[in-house]
Amino acid sequence: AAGSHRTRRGDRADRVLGSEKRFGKNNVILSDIRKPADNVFYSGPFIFADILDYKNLREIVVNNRITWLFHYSALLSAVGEANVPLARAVNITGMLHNVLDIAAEHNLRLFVPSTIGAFGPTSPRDPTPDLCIQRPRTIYGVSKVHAELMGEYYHYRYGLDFRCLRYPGIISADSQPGGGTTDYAVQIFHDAIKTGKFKCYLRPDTRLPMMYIDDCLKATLEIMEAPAEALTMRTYNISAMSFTPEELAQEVQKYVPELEMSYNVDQVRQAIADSWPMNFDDSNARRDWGWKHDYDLAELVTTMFSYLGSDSRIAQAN
Ligand code: VAH
Repeated sequence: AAGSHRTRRGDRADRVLGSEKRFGKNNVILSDIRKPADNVFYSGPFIFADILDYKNLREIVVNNRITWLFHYSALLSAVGEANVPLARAVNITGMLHNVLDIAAEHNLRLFVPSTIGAFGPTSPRDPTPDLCIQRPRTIYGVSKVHAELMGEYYHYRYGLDFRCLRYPGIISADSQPGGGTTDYAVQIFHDAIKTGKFKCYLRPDTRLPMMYIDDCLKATLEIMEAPAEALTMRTYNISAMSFTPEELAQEVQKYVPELEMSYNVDQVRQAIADSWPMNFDDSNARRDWGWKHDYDLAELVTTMFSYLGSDSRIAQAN
């Protein structure tokens, strides 16, 4: 169901569904192992698909004459550390023995998201370039480096049209936090509105690259539509902003002045965050296929409250 809210850049549903308008409503198929949440901005076909079921995936690709595949199945950083066997099965076996093989077999254009989590404590952190040492300390990060390397191997060995973006922490108003380390930056909005109080599991000075969902969707469609000859790489960093919980809280308090921030550091997620980039160097993406972000921290917070918050808070801020 298309959203009923409007943001400064027009209705998100138009932009997200724009891909359906661009490619044809029945040519964009959403698939998952569970039905989409009611507020997902999508009204096209939906198919059950299990990343661990090779036969199921291959049938979907053949029966629907799929040409592009966007592969988003994965356990994120913190939830992956709590269930390493499942993270290994979904993020590695599912990706390699199913998605990559099917994409190569059926000549699909394949998009796989990687992440700031594909770097580790021995990577340069400020900024982190596209090409540098990658020794992540989470199963999530290891699985994403595996996806990057295997996708590029299939590209150079078999000609697979593999394309990959390393996402920062992605923030949106219409999805709940998904077990990541950056999810505090989503939860703060919901708690600020509901209770006026937010307890943050990271230290106030923890700087991480972040991005609003519309920029993420824009970058994903742009790299998938970029002419192959423009791509000097197959895996790119993309960036929009980097902020700390303290900086985010100050921006949120322009809309919810009564917000009370407290800090109860979760050592597991703090250790993950401390091993990740603080700032991303995305100059290759900006050079090769014209990447540029639209949303900075102020725009992000305004837009989130335009979806979530009461107008009265917006009035207070302006
Ligand atoms: C996580 N939000 O925190 C995800 C993301 C950039 C991090 O991959 O695990």
